[in-house]
Amino acid sequence: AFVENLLKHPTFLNNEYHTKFIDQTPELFDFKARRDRATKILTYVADITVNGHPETAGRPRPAAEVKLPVPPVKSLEQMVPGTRQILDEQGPKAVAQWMKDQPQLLITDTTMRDGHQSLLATRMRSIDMIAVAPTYAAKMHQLFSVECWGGATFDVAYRFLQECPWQRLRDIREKMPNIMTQMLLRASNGVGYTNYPDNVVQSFVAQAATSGVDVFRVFDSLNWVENMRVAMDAVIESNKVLEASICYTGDMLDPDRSKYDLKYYVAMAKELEAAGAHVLGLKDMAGLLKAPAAAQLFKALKEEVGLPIHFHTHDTSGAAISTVLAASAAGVDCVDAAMDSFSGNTSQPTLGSVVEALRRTDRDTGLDIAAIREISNYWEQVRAHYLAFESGLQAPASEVYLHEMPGGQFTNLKAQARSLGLEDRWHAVAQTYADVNRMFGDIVKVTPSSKVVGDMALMMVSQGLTRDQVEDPSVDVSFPDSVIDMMKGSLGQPPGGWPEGIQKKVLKGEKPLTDRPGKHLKPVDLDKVRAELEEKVGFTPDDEDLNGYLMYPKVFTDYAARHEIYGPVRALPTKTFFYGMEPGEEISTEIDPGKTLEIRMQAVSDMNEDGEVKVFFELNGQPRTIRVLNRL
Ligand code: BTN
Ligand code: 3PY
Ligand code: ZN
Repeated sequence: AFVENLLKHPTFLNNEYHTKFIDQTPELFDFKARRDRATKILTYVADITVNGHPETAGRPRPAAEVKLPVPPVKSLEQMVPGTRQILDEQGPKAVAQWMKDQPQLLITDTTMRDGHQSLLATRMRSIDMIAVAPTYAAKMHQLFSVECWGGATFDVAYRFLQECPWQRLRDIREKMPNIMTQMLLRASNGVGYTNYPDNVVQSFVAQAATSGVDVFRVFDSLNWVENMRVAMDAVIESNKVLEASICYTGDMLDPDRSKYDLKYYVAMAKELEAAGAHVLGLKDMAGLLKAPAAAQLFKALKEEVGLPIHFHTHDTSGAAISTVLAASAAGVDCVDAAMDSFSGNTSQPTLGSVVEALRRTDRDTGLDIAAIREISNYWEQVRAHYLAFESGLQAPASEVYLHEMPGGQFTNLKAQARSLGLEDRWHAVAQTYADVNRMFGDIVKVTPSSKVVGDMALMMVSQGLTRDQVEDPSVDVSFPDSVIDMMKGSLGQPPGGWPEGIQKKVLKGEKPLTDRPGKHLKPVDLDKVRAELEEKVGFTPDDEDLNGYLMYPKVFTDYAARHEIYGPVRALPTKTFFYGMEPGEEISTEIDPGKTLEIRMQAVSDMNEDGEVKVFFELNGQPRTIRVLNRL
């Protein structure tokens, strides 16, 4: 059968087994096994128990005493209606009107998306989110929304967590039926790193709406409204809430950086309003907006634009709460915050502290601080399981005003720098990131433009190149592909266009695009792609699979190949998923509603001369033995 073939394949035996192998070895699929899902899950647990999980190898390990996190509410008995009911019964315009009519400051909880994206490299698993969703429904029904989808969570789910992002969305939606779900959408970049054909973006938005997204925060990584229209129109078409967003960058009060001044933001807000936005988002992805500027900015936006305003920021500087309070005083309608134990530093400001700060004022949020503490305690238990993914960032820092890195990129870039041996050059990387930004004409830096700036900065630091040298036409520089692509216009146009000198040097005479990249991308033949996908994976893909594949072809087929071997590992407790089991340990895992496997691991044998190990289990009381190759 498939797995036997896999286990005996020479590449596998050579310790070179990785996902590429499955990918490049189609003959494995000729023997497709119809093994039951319990056996697949046991195979996974046995493999991780013997070989460890590649993602946690060499990383700090959670304390032995970390316990299965227990949510305060197990299942929802009665439900107080919330924002979801307003949307379902009255539509997105009524939601917008309701936001403006409310005196309290509305709150979006970002823990399930930006919180763990910014603190734990996006590694939080669905099971830990779904377990607490009924508690949100029961105790946090005053929330505007729960951000739980999009951004980097989409590909990380398939790529690193071996689970389906769509199923996460459906499950959260089902278990939290009274609060709107919210996603982050990179406009024409979808949830990827490059522009997709228009019909791919449209198909993705329609599927996200069907699978359970209520609020779409749409932004463009260069603040180019022209490049946001396809995604925005698709959201309007789906009858969900369109939160069209301005990315905040630079320093609005700095006269030397007049490119992004108050006039610029007001003009963009008006463009988004004219384009049909229901809500205006102000996305401060790096946490650069300071309180005095926020007071001016939100006052002007409230005066000049008729839309309710939703403010998103990061606490990288440690000063985010001051900005939130200034925004609140200036009349902002809604702000993002993360549950206390997932807040601060590169994540969002602290939800409980925002609630407390506004208590007994005219903007009192009405949220229950005891419920917030309970939920935060749950998240604290969850977080302990992900110690391997903590960044080690010790303190907030005003250095963010120098480099302007988005909260979601900061720890990632630091890890990349470490892997290039530049760990002790971090402050040089930060300075160079700032230099690259100026060299590129002072641009918005947010996924994917932030990644391009990061790639360039790492290249310069590792090769010891300065900005002057890079700009000098007589110095030969080999630019990263992402830089060449961006200068070609593949991500769109920044305000004022690209600086001519550097663009010329990067493109070596090639002519760049100056209009919308999507205009040049042929529509994808969805039926043809569906057939091609079916051919590759050997099962009939559903619409969610198809849309996953359209965003990330290889990531999706790798996921599908592993799914064939390991089954629904999403149901395993997080500790088991990353660390396997100890002899004598028992877990239960619900692979379908009502279908629970009781797994007890008895013992692990010594290795035989073929390098194989036997792992002895009891599955629902019946003995089962799984053989795995010791690959260590
Ligand atoms: C990946 O890193 O490729 C995704 C995580 C799942 C990988 C599984 S874990 C057991 C087996 N051993 C590996 O090295 N990869 C797979
Ligand atoms: C993302 O696009 O993933 C972001 O979080 C941008 O801030
Ligand atoms: Zn963010």
